[in-house]
Amino acid sequence: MYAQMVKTDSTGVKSIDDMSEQEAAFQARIDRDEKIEPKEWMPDNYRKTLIRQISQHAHSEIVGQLPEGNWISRAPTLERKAILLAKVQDEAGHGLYLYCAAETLGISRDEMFDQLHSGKAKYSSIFNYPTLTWADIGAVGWLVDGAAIMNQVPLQRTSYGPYARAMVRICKEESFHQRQGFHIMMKMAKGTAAQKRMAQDALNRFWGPSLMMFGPSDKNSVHSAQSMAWKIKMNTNDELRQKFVDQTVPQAEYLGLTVPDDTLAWNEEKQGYDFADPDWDEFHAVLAGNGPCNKERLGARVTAWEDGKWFREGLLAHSKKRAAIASDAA
Ligand code: FAQ
Repeated sequence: MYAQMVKTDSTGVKSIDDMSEQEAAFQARIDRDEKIEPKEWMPDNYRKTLIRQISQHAHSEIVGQLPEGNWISRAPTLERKAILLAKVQDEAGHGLYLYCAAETLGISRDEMFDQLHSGKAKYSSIFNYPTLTWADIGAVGWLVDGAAIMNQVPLQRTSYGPYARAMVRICKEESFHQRQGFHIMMKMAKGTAAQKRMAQDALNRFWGPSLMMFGPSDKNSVHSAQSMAWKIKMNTNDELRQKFVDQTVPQAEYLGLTVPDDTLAWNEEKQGYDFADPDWDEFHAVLAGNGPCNKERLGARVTAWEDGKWFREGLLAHSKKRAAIASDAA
């Protein structure tokens, strides 16, 4: 009965007494864990919040192809190249499922791309960092996909049906991605001294940005309270960040690598690690478009869109021709 717990207005979440009859009935469905489907009534802000989150998630998947795509032609073996190619292709698939899920809420794919290309829509901050060495591909799989799974497994139970269902397949694939990243890290960390140094360097650079993937701390999160009341989000940003650290630190120990945080310590009482906040100034700078690769990433997406214009036009002309032939034949 989450709705009855949210009477305080400090979070900006409407109390059950302030809801219209329709809103209260909707909240009751959410509280009963019923799935909301595309053509059913939903509050306008529920729709808007979902469009924002799902489209940002979709944009993250396709922008997220770029740092790894950088290494397809430079993978150290044919096998690694084939695996990386398949992973990067999977990310395009994830983008497609998510764009389709967002479209069911009444926004077109063109509008979403327009929001991405104009800088209005966000995508995950993590993809604005460069992949400088092959070990970075290991770190991306291990840490970035690891963080993504931590966030996305609970989203399989999110209240909006198409989003929850898209998440099921995505999570299965992300779990494979995480393992391939960990496998690369294992090879590097157990390899030559130079390879181990590369693995440590990748961990040093990707640790903080991976923690940022979960969003600002709960006290600074604008949307968490309402999104959780609507079960668009199932956990707070800090809860997931903590779970990620607790899961990842023993993995780093297994690899023989050091998490770049002097304050890291097991806290017996909370049965979890104490750890340092990532650099929030850096996070805000990246969100404002000033990360190391923001311009390059957005530039690559805009160029891809412009270069694909002739193909989209060709497809449209072809479908019009087919429709005309079909109507002549009828
Ligand atoms: N980057 O109030 P909150 C992947 C924004 S996984 C950029 O806490 P919310 C897999 C936030 O949008 C990565 N922006 O927001 C892969 C809001 O701004 P707005 C994608 C961020 O929505 C692996 C503002 O800050 N996963 O791609 C970030 O409740 C390898 C205030 O924050 C998802 O999107 C950030 N890190 O919580 C692909 C998962 N954090 O919109 C390729 C679904 C926060 O008001 C290769 N999304 N902001 O202008 C979510 O769970 C949530 O949207 C959060 C943020 C947790 C990201």
